[in-house]
Amino acid sequence: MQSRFQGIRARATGIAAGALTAFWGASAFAADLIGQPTDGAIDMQPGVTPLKHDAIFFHNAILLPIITIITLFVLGLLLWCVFRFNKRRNPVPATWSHNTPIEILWTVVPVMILMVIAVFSFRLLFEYHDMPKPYMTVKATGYQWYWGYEYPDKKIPEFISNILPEEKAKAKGVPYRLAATEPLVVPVNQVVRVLVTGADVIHAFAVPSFGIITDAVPGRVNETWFKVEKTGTYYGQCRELCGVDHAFMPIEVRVVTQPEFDAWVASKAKGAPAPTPSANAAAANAAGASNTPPAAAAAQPAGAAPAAGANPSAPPAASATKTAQPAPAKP
Ligand SMILES: [Cu+2]
Repeated sequence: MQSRFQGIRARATGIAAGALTAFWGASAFAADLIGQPTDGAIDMQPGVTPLKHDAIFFHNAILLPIITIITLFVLGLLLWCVFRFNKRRNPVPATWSHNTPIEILWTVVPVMILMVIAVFSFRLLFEYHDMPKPYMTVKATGYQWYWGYEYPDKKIPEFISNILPEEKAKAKGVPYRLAATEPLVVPVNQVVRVLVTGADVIHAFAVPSFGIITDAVPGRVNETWFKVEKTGTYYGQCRELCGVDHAFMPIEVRVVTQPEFDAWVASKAKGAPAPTPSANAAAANAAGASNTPPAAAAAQPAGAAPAAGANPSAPPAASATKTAQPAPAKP
């Protein structure tokens, strides 16, 4: 009986070890795309900010081992009870109840596990909260269903960032539903403070590779920050169900070198069309979208969708809903 149980235990351990190896192998060796999801991949997107690195550490080095150990331990206990104390092997059950040492143990040990998690969890929370001195502030406003970006420090009024239509995204070789007509452009290795708010309903500003997600609530300004370590294009999406086109208001962040950023700011301030700030950033002007002049942006009623034609690839139901709404002038 004892040897049989050990055989089962050995097999269970083997299966668990195999599954874990497959899990880690797949995530370690798959060529993960940077700044966007990878088809067939598991685990989180690779991080490009200190916050995301620490969030990944918290998940992989603290939470995952604890969860794995607890799960295997409970599974072992269950199997032990099933095989050792079933009716056939244990026809006369014991009649005692209560075991004070064990009851103390199964109260104290979980408390200690939670305290270990809390130490690392609070450290991470404080890190999110303790923003270093920011280089600049960007205001991101969620609308139904697009984003508006404003750079108050740089005197750049709000411009509108719509989803890049499917055929244009395909033509440019950029991911549809992630690419935008106008990216949020920021300099590399600088602390960027993001003020997040909503104009109509609650949205959420989320960029997975930065490790940030912040609710965009009407009448309220939330704050988050990031400091990106390398140039490139990073994608995010609205992360709060905000209506029929929730899936069609992507966030595209273009991280460029400081000279490229300065040139972009200069061009924006003059009201000229945005130049492509970086060589790998072909999508910037792809949509042929021009900047929304401040007046037009201001005139656009909050809560109204952009012109119905702005989202030709939206599902028919979405288009039908849109046509029923007032279509403000599209710049
Ligand atoms: Cu949304």
